[in-house]
Amino acid sequence: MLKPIAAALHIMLIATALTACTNNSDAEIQPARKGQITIGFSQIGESSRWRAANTRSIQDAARIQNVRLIFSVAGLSQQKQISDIQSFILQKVDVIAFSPVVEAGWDDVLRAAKAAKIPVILTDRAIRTEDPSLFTSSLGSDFISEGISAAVWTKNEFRKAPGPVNVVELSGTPGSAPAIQRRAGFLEGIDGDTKFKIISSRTANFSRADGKRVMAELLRSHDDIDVVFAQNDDMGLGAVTAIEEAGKRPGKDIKIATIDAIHDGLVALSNGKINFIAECNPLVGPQLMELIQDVFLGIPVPKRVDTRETVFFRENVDQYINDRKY
Ligand code: GYE
Repeated sequence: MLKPIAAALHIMLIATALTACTNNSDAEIQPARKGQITIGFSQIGESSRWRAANTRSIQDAARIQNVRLIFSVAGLSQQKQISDIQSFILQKVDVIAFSPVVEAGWDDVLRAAKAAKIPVILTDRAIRTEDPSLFTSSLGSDFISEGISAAVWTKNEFRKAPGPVNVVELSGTPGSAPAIQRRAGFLEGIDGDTKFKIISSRTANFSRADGKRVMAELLRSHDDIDVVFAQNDDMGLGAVTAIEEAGKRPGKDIKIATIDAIHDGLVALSNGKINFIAECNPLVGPQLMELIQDVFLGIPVPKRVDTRETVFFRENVDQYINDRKY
């Protein structure tokens, strides 16, 4: 919900836009309407359904809130994200938001934004910096909790097994916040229980194709894998295919815990091929627009805003599948 003052501004902005519409041709009013907030958003890439849903949520929320959105897509390149942010600074946008592809290496460009007095909001992924004043707020999922949930599920699933329980981890983009924090959360959740052994941890770049390829390699070198901890559904779904092609039953011979809860993941969970999914919610657009409007008005905002999410098991998944649009 918009706070009253933001709602009042919103009505004012719509009124301004409507007046502009009646006085000008569309071509004239398109670039920037008077009084309208302009934000520059740098997206990581368009590599998955999760990411596409994240993009759509931000674009839809901007349209609904009458925020002018300059949107760029970085094809998984930090260099491109940095140059997109530099271009937002040159264009004098009101607020910069971005989902940082990796954690480190943002200080210089964020210092330039700060010097230009443009507030920065991080969405989805976070950054590592010595200077927290370089961003105003960070909105996203609690990746540590997601990793903990996957570990707690694993411990519970194998509570009666004598062990050792051999785990392989398929991790996401090296250096990215979700890859680093989901692993840290998983280790925290295992809590030093020596019954659980991570016998291999390999990156599969959050990608389904890489998940399949890496899992096929792991299956050739290990015949004793009990659990796959895939840091997202796409890699887990790739692993499902690799396990089937190796003549084993995913979800039975080898258990699979993943993160995200995209539609394909929920279907695999319902079919028993994936066993557990911790949700990572990409639909951050409405929360992001609220933050942006508050920041624009000078209303203090929390440094950290978590997105709301849940966990799914085979027992509870069916009621959610039809509503999942991504
Ligand atoms: O889990 C993954 C995507 O940054 C949390 O990025 C996000 C992750 C998400 O590629 O599927």
